[in-house]
Amino acid sequence: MPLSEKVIARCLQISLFSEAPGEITRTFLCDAMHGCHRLLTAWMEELGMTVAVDPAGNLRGLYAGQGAVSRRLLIGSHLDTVPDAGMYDGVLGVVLGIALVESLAGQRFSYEIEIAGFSEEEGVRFGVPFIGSRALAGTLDGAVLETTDETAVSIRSAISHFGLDPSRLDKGLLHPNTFAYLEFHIEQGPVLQSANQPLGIVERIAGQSRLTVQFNGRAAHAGATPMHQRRDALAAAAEWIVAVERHAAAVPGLVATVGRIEAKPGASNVIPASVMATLDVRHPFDEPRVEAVEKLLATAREIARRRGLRLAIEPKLDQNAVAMHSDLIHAAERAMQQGGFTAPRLVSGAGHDAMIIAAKIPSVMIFLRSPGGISHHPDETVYPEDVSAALLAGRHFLDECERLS
Ligand code: HGY
Ligand code: MN
Ligand code: MN
Repeated sequence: MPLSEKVIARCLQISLFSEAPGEITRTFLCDAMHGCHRLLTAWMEELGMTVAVDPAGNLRGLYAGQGAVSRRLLIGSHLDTVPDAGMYDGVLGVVLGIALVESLAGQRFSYEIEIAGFSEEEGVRFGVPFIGSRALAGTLDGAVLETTDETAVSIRSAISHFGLDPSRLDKGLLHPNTFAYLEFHIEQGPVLQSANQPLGIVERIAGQSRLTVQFNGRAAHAGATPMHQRRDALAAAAEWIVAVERHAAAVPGLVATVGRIEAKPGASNVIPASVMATLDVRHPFDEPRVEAVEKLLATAREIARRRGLRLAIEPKLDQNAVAMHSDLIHAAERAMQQGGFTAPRLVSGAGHDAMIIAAKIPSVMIFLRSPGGISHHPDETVYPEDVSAALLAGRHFLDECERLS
């Protein structure tokens, strides 16, 4: 079986580890992650790699260099998913890294190669993204460990429940010899597909702000309460959601999404007392994003005031846009050209662990085309020939790293 098809088959095998039958849902340190770790560990140990799970739940495999080496290349991505996900977002970057090592057939470099499967990038279970890569980068604020999920389990307890020790997070830091980070990932959008390109190089990753906005009104009888006497939290949220969409559509490069709402008490004959709405705002540059968040929150306040409601706003994430490292962009460009591919550059609208790791070491991402631009959806897929292209470009990138100082 060609290695590219083996990569695709392995992503399918990993997709079976899910916390929800019939779909792919694998959140931070859920029980299904154990099986995912076991399979990836077996594949890496077959290649003579040493493998361990670090205190933040990141899977870490090491492929030795030629003799005693003083440099390390990190290749990785995340193993958690959004609910009802596709089978490539995150996992492909880890499985491709392992396949790249396999393609070496024992060849060694003057540096060692670490493959990382991050435990939490999406931020689904706790509303806090990048837990794994921030723990590895040493930028995870300890207070975050007390954040709880819908079942009142804290991140700290989830780590312990998984069989890990949250007091040892500092033992899983990035190895000081690590000189560069490469992340393979599906583009998750339409750019490469429209350009009919198999691969692309990410030059910057859009910044993102995530918040929750709570509209607090008053429950009342749906039949007996005149329209002008209502404090309807869901009608207020609906007015705001349309305003969010309208504002984002009017600002070039801006995207804003209300991905989830929870209306309480949730009965058809009760005027909604409160609505929690999530807000996700992104832009390739920070100023327009920050301005948009301020504008959208001012609109929420105006709607709440006019309707006699109270507002509660909870910031969840403020991640600035991150530029990838120019030396690695050029190395990836040369690698793709040596593989016979053009090397279009693009901005990533999606967030990635690379934006966290880039704060510590030079980082770059290589995108694979997303057929139909589909992602965060079960129909997410890749073309086998694009996986072959990524493996070939990856091999040349490893050679380029021999020449990087
Ligand atoms: O939301 C994102 O950008 C990524 O899929 N975590
Ligand atoms: Mn994702
Ligand atoms: Mn991802």
